[in-house]
Amino acid sequence: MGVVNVTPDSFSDGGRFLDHPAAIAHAHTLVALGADWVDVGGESTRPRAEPVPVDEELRRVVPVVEALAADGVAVSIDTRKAEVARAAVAAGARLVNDVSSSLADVAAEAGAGFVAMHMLGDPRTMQDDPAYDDVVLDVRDYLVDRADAARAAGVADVWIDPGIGFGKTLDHNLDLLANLDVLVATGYPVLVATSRKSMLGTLAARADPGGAVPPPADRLEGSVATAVWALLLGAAMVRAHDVAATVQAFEAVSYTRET
Ligand code: PMM
Repeated sequence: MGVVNVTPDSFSDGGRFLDHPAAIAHAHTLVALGADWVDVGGESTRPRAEPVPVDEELRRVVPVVEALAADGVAVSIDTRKAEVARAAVAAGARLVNDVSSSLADVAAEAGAGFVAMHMLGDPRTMQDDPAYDDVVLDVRDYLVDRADAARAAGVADVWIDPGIGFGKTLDHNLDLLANLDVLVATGYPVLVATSRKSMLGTLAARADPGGAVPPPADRLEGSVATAVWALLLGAAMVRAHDVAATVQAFEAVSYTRET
């Protein structure tokens, strides 16, 4: 799943695809490079991001979704707002990627798929001292509850996502990645998004002689390594900014023994 953020302030690519033709062209490039889905978002969910008014979010994403869907691209809409999800599906989006896990009814009504993602609190407060009894089991139980509810509401295509970086310390994120098989064992297809995230900056700094934290666009190695890790542990899809490198890395580990 390639990322197209039509926002001025997303942590890794904010401002680059705010105008519609640039966003549409970027999405086509991601598809040409091997993305099966393009995830279009109009509101940054980075820590402490300010909410975007609904009209502005609609203005940012709907024309992009419409153009891509008309070209046959499988579009997912990354939103927490029912109005935006409805409008995007009407414009051709097939998957509602909702970091708040609250839009299952909207997805069901509109006939779209649904991604249930785990987040503790909301983006403004989620990194203020997050705590769990057992992060892996707490996240799994939450996701199964949300995914079961989405199925019961009538969504056929339901995904779960641990929400790397959404109300999690570095250790929480690492624990979730190390135990992704626990999520895979639920039977729901698992989506994982580590691409360019802050945990990768922290880990890269440990490996840097001067302890420098690379900016988001320079976190390719960690992004690709964790994407491959997720794939090998059974994730069904990864959400990535650097589609070419991610697809190449997948190809490199795609060999399966003929028996
Ligand atoms: N992360 C971001 C945005 N949307 N959606 C899902 N399903 N999972 C995620 O982890 C996720 C997401 C934040 O990253 P961005 O600012 O680069 O889009």
